[in-house]
Amino acid sequence: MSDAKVYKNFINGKWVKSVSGETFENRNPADTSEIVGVFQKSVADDVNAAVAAAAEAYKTWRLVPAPKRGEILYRIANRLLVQKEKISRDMTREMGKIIHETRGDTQEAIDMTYYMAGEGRRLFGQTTPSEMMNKFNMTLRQPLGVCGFITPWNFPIAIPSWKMMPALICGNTVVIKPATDTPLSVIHLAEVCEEEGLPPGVFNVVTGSGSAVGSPLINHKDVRVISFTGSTEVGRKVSEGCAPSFKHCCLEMGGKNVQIVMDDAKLELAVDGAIWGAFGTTGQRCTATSRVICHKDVVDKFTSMMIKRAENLKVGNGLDESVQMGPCVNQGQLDTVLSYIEVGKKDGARLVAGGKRLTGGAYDKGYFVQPTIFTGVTQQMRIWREEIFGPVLSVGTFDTFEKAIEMANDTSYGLSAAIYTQDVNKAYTAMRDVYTGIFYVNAPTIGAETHLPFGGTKETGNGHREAAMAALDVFSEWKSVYVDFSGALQRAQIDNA
Ligand code: UN1
Repeated sequence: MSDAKVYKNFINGKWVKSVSGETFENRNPADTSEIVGVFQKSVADDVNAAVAAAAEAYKTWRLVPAPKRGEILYRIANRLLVQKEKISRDMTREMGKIIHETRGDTQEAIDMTYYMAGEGRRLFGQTTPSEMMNKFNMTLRQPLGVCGFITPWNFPIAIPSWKMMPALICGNTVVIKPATDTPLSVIHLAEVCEEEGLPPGVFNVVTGSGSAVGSPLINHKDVRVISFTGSTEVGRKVSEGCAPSFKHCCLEMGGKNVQIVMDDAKLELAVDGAIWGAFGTTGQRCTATSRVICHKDVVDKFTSMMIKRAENLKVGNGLDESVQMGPCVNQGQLDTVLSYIEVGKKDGARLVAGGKRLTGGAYDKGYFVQPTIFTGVTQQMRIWREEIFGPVLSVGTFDTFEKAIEMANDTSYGLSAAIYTQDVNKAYTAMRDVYTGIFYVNAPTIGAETHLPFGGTKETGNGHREAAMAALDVFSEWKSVYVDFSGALQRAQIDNA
């Protein structure tokens, strides 16, 4: 038995144990001898209790004026700001990314919370003329009820807040199942909500596995919205689970994001972008740069600059401020990365940097792998086509701009893409023709801001967007309202024709 802290579920404003009586422990991926915490191994009955609490809380929360809901969100954002360092340090311990980036993750939650607090004074609908005299037409956003969230480990507090804050401002209530690798960040979020007086039942946390907690949440008849971020494979199952009861279903899934480097690109800048895009967060962002396509005239120079930079990245425990890349999140992710490196070699790509698990000293205690670059990657290779979710960059080449666009679009995903060029015509053409949800000019594929829509095309998403005002469309439904003040029956134009 360890003496690590035991965390409970948060249901109806109370911290409670799972009815299963069982727990699971989480270890620090940079030092697996450290237990970060012990969490509830929840089951369907815990989900049922949380959904019942959320359904009950919905009856009153939906009637709280949206500006008042916004005031609570505003206080939550303030408190997150005060707690930022503590939350970020715990996040580095639970999932490994460097402290600089976990501060960014927490900041993203803060930004989203302030932003949605402000939405409480907007939530705009439309007023529009009627076909008739003495009749008034308008649209209102109405909430749906209980929302179920299944969130990933790579942005342990940012992504939950992307889902939670727009849901709450619209008047919904929430049950969240955080990733099993990162429940602590969401528990910190719940602590902040509790401290700032979010009414009991409005936000509930149930920890545990996808099958034991996620599935009952998806299948629950009283849940009206499911928002999921994770792999395309699981997203497909989530979508199928939502279909029979016609739940709103918002999916953010895989990516195989591309950076195009033209022959006129500022190479230093393109290298900066690719290093940050590919190896930031150990390559474990949905938006990570996993493909670079480089004009054949500059590929040798670009590659040699990339190799030097990748080999000099300091890999280690993310709590050390000087470390630039942390470990993979768990053994499974490390195994996936190492197996894709073997696949790349076997398929004939040239391994030019990294390629090995890091061992010796403190490395032996964690899931560390070298920043890895393959060149000569062709469109048939698996490392070109499949999402790896680790620090492995595939570099391919092209000779014409048209070919670059064709290669950029040659993927089943469509989250983020970037072009580095000084040619404004090419930049705009690529912006139009690369079919993704996010596009950057002279900036890396990562770094989305909270007040712009976030999401992707093809197998990355199912047409919804998170963040920005677009998120409100997931968490509200339009009601069209007609007010006739003529005192007589007026028929609509079609009934008078
Ligand atoms: C993700 O990888 O799932 O754009 C989210 C970015 C971050 C969010 C990434 N703001 O890289």
